[in-house]
Amino acid sequence: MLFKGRWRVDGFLGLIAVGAGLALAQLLASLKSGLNTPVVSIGNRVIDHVPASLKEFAIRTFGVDDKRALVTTIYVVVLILAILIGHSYFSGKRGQARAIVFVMMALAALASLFDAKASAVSLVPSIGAGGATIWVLHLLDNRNKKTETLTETLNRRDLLKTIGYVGVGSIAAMTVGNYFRNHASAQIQRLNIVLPKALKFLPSPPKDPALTTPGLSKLFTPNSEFYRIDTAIVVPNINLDSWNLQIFGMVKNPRQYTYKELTDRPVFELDDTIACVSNEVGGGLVGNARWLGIRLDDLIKEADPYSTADQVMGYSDDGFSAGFPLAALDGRDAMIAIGMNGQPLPLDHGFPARIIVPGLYGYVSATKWLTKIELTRFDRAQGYWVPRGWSAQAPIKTQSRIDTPIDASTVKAGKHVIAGVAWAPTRGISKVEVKIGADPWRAATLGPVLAKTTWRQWWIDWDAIPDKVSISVRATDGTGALQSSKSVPVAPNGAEGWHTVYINVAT
Ligand SMILES: Nc1nc2c(c(=O)[nH]1)N[C@H]1C(S)=C(S)[C@@H](COP(=O)(O)O)O[C@H]1N2
Ligand SMILES: [Mo]
Repeated sequence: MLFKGRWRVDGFLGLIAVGAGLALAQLLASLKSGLNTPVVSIGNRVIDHVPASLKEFAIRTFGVDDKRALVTTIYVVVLILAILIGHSYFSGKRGQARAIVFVMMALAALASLFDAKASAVSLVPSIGAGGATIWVLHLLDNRNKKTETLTETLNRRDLLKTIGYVGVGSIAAMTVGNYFRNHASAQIQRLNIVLPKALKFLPSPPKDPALTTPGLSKLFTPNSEFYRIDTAIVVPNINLDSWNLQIFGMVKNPRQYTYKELTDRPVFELDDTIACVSNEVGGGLVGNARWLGIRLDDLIKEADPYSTADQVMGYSDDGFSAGFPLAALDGRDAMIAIGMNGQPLPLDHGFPARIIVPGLYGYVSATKWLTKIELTRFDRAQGYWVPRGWSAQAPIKTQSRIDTPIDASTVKAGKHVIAGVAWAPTRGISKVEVKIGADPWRAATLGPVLAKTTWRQWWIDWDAIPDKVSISVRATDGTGALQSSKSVPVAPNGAEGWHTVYINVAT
């Protein structure tokens, strides 16, 4: 046993006190938009300060669960501190216990001042948490002290009663807090949206080869399966009635659009594959969707940028930013997306609006929960990830991936299909080749072309004979350039190298 006797009881009482503090903070944070719980504020500062190498490690290790891993780590630290607080307090070292609570509270309060939309009110959840923790420690202590004057059973009954009250109060505070935080309002507004009709519909998609090739990625990635990468520990809960999009900065006509004004404009459809710069060779941080949106170049033209502006910077409701060259609006179908695969933009993917620029990695372009677009210059402003070690400009590199068979798997000897996807937005894919063991490279069959901005599925037959065999893939883009073979890490501007899987063929 890790804890014995008094340590166990005192540690438990410490947990009750700190838990009550965090529960109150949850309630307080739900009272006003922009407020965060102490754990989220601390997590935000950790995310803000991770160097590229650590971010890369976190995504490599935890993938799209990187933020859950961070929050869990913070909770484990808080748990240990809570046990320590309980032990100190109830073994008579009250000053020491209060000092630990105070330091935790001060750190969280300081962290909250750097949150997006921070003001003096941002301090309220952490101060509430610290205050409630100290108060509950005191309550539990009063009950404990009666040992001298009352019978042991009565004392215990009293203590249990206090724990019960505090527990019920904490659960109530958490429940109410969660109810208001759970994007309930944004989700309800989202479900009531009727998306505008595109002036020109894209043709309905061809039959998906993935239907007949088990393991192959679907032509369109369903929203529920789409990768999610962002810095938001809590997804912004945006109210459509107060949301608007501002276009400002180095422009002659600063503009502002409500959701209705924006969506009353002509909308169009775009098939586009978006990818994360942190996607490893063979990784899953890439997806293809049919986006619905408003032309970004039209909006920018109406704002009329000064000729000295060279960067378009999108800002998110939660403080994230991403900038790309104004010159990238070269007629490609960049948009403010409001729809994804036939549905209003999901909350996780940026509701109510995000930027999509075909051919650019997400971190330099695809701002979710978009609220502002600034025309600026590269020598004046940097997007969120740039000072953290990632390149200021980042076009998507040509990549290809083997979906099936899966690396390190065992397959039976005989006939198989090797299949996967290859992408090079906006250049398109002209050829995919596969190399099995020592055989020469063979051209794979290519799936339907939706657009040069989307991935292409590919597949090739394979008559497997019992052996250990490596299978590699490489793509050629629409300009005739072969995907680079040299292995390059994801930082600072995207991985390079050919995806290889190692398969064991059994008899
Ligand atoms: N507000 C906001 N937008 C963001 C990010 C973010 O952290 N915050 N991350 C970007 C990155 S790095 C990527 S790869 C894409 C991912 O979009 P998705 O989560 O919809 O797949 O969103 C981009 N937009
Ligand atoms: Mo990304």
